[in-house]
Amino acid sequence: MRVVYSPAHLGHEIVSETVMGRPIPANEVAERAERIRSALEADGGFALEGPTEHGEEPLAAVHDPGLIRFLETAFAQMRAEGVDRPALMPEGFNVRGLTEGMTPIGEPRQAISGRAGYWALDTSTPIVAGSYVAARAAVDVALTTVDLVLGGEGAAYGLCRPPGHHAARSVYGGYCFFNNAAVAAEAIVRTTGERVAILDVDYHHGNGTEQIFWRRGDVLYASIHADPDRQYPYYLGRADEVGEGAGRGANLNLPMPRGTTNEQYLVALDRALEAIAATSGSVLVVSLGFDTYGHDPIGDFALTTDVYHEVGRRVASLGRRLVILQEGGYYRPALGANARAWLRGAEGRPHDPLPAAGFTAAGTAG
Ligand code: Q9C
Ligand code: ZN
Repeated sequence: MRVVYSPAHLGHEIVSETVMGRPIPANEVAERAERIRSALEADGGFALEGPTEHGEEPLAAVHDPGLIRFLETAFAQMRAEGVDRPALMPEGFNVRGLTEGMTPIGEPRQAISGRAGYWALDTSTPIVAGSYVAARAAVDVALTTVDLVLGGEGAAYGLCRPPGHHAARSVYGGYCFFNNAAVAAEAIVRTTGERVAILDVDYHHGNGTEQIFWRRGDVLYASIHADPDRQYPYYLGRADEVGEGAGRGANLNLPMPRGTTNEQYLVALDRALEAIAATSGSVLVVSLGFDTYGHDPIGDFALTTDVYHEVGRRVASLGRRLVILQEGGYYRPALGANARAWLRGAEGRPHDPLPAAGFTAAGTAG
């Protein structure tokens, strides 16, 4: 399988994030993508290539130009204001109640902490010097993956970092700046004129993707994720969110309980695949996350490496061409094995798990 990867993600070097006001070591770190890259290189069945530049137009088809300009200039503006922090985080937020009953406000003109809170969703998503270039490269990775598939590949994988599915049209957050999968889906719709489905198997609900296509009947969004009553992104992801207007019925949320097992997961997967099979279109975009893994530090599902091979296999059995884009997954030691298993499953190759690092399979020598 062809794999698109850009080293530009290394410039998005994050040390800490904030949880309930307290700094913790960052989860969304460069090592994640490097682990996946090494595992795919070691497998021998994946061919890595760099992205091509696609410019701003396909990005602006999905995101508010104001958000793009903010992200482009934010870190430099923080420095220009003489703020000497390693990363920009918002202070106040443009929350719903602030202007309740009033005409919505615009972006503040100056203080960078206020501008950040105008566009941000949370305090989990620091902006550093290389974040914008990395986020643009992740979009180019996604669009290059689309090019490969529209050019005839049956499936291709974009190793996007930073991830994208929490980014809405005018909002960044949840470790995401630009919605790579949404930009990819929109590009596919515009190029092919077909309907497109997005299957989101990250542990978290892709609130950004849902928002972007909420009123669209030509893009189906189906997501299996932790119930937002107990998990980020908290405010969206419920089963009764079905879309509105032309998009009514083109949004499927399958919230899952704590401790979700392989078996429960596969039942939900089959429901999502059934909904996708009921719509027309020849290309499926997959928002692929491994934070569903049993050991994930911010997840609470119980999935194993073996089931990722089966999930990949079932997704491919739809018979659609696959644009597979990386989202989350934070248990770094297993990321490589999990991505390799999923992608091998999607390609119809056998599971062939490697022995876990530091252990030797019982009954084998050495
Ligand atoms: N206790 C993705 O997986 N909140 N984003 C973290 C940790 C943000 C996850 C709180 C989680 C965002 C792409
Ligand atoms: Zn996630």
